Amino acid sequence: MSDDHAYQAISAYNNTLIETPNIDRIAKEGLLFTNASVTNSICAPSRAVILTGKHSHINGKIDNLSPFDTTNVTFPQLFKEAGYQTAMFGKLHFGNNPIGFDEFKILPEQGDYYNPKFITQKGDTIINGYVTDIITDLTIDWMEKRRDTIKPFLLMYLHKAPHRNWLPAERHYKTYTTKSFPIPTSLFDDYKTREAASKTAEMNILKHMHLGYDNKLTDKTIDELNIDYNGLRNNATNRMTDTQRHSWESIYNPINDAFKAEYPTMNDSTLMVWKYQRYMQDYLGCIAAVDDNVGRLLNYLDDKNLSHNTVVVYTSDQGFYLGEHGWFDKRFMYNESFKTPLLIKWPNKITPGTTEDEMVQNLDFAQTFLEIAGIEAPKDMQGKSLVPLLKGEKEVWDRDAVYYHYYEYPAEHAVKRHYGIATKDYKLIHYYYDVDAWELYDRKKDPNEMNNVYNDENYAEIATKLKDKLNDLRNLYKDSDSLNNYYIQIYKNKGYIK
Ligand code: SGN
Ligand code: CA
Repeated sequence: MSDDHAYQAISAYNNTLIETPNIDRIAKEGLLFTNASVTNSICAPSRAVILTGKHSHINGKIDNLSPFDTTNVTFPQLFKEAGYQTAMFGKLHFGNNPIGFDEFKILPEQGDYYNPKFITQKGDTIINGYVTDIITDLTIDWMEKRRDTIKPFLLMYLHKAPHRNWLPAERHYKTYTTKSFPIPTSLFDDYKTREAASKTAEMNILKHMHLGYDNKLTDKTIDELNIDYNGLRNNATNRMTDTQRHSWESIYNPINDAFKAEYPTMNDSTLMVWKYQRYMQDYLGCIAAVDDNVGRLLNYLDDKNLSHNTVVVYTSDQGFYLGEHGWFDKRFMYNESFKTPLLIKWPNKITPGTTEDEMVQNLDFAQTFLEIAGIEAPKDMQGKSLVPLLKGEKEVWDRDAVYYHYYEYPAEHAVKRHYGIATKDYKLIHYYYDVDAWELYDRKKDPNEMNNVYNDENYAEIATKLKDKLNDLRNLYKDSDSLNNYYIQIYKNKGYIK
């Protein structure tokens, strides 16, 4: 699993941005889900949904801010009880240590790209090098040296990359900083048909992406564009050794010099395009290292003769905006952050090269993994095992809608609280807390979700039906307005809001 890896940046889904041959291999030898989504598009909540098989309002991890409630039952604990060896390496972001693992080495909170600190069962340690390579080294080291080869294993291999602020590995600086990428059709979206939430969100590349922190500018003369960030946040190089910094500067300084020369003549539109290109160069550069390392791990499984009876899953904690709607970041129920990559290989069970367009969610992972391993899933898990879809037994799959609920507001990026329902044809979203506003999208006619048709009378009947269906789902999953108020009250108690 990676962090913030948009499906648009995996060549099995879209080959206009980057080639990811190693990640693609999982789909080539297995199955590619084209309609996989998360129930709450943000890091720790998504991980909590994955581990518990329960929606955020039930497992309690609604946002990145509060620690995970470790009284929840998680699928790795059940694997361990069933005799599996369990290990976790990389990013967890729970505010506490994972339970149910024989071994873990995790990044504290978001973790760092260069020379990162790790929390281990023997205390904290700093490991020199590049985070994506290190997480793979730790993983292979456990597989090689401490795994009992007689027992089955469950391994969680969790990258930090390509999370903000997108620092690639040295070997990818040159290739990626010289590439330029197609401009998304909605880069200059004016959010005209949308409700307030899109207009007030703070994740626009032109307005909210920081030239210093995000685009790695170091020139003091344009510091007014980087208010707060240069001082408050780590800049790209401040964890690097001298050698690492020299190598970084040899590539990034000339880019910055060229930008400084051009900056006085730039307008909003040329600056937007420049920032978008620089964003893509660094973001995709990070993914290049994820792909290299996924290849290393797949090769390791091959070399050790483990591939034939190992299920391999690749996913992300959520999707991400790569300039669509002018944005970076995630959180919204719109496609690019609602959807998440999902590729699964299960030799002799999945027909290689299968594509599946049924609506599946991260909520389903726990029950899927438990069924694959022949372990009984607790009755109160809320997903559905994907095993029938994996085996091509589609007749038994009967889901026609999925539920979504995002909470972290007021907070960074200012995306308002909302919940909604998606069917293959439509998406209905309700923003609440400091607004009461609805949006409706016709997914077939308007796949880029540019036209909110909630107030179009031609859609009145559809909106009514979808509202009923949304209520059904909220009842099914035991979500309610009183739970919304309960979670708002927690923000009040903590002093996040008045
Ligand atoms: C950090 C980032 C945000 C990002 C959140 C959540 N800011 O706070 O841009 O939305 O993480 O990301 S930064 O200045 O610290 O880079 S998540 O993947 O952990 O949910
Ligand atoms: Ca994330």
